Amino acid sequence: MKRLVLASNNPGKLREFGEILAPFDFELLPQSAFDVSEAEEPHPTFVENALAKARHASAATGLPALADDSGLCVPALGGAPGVYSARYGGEPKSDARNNDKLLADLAALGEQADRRAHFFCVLVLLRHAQDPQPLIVEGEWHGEILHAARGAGGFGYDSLFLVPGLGLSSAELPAPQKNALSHRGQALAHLIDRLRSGQ
Ligand code: ITT
Repeated sequence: MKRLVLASNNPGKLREFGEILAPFDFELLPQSAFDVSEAEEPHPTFVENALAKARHASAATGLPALADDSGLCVPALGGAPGVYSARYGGEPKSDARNNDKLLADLAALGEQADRRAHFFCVLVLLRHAQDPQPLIVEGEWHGEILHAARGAGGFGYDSLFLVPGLGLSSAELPAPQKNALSHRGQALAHLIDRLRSGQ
């Protein structure tokens, strides 16, 4: 279980996995190292898409696989962008277009719009492609959507996500601070606990 393929092509996610898991004894291999094709993500739930990505990478490589399906959910937008977060602004994927669309959609709701939002992350670890007992953990991070982008760190929607209590966007946080608070950091902490307790 020490050698793991990371079933993601998102450079922001890959960097954060590397940072958070650095102290632990894993050999993390990005799926690009094996030329794994992009998995279909046709499902309406994060967990189903994460399972699909992990199974696809494990089947292609013969290794245990860890997948992350994540996104930003804005209740005032009916939960959007949700599972469509990566492609909210259309094809091909573009963080800049996604952020523009998010700001436009909230602006269309008027000045009194409820700008609360949360990031959600589900991680799925499959020991092998047919593993009937995947390890599944989650993390959630609550904040608000700013009116304009701030900060240059992170990726995705980070420059629009105001972190409560800190007065900073998640793109303004030093990487270790984002990783300590974030949906992905929380999910990975649960994963480490589960692996340590042998569950
Ligand atoms: P892989 O499927 O290859 O992992 P992806 O980017 O397509 O990459 P998802 O389908 O899980 O992955 O989409 C996640 C999107 O949610 C991501 O592209 C960002 O737009 C957003 N997102 C997730 N975590 C984020 C974070 O920590 N900060 C900012 N945006 C995030």
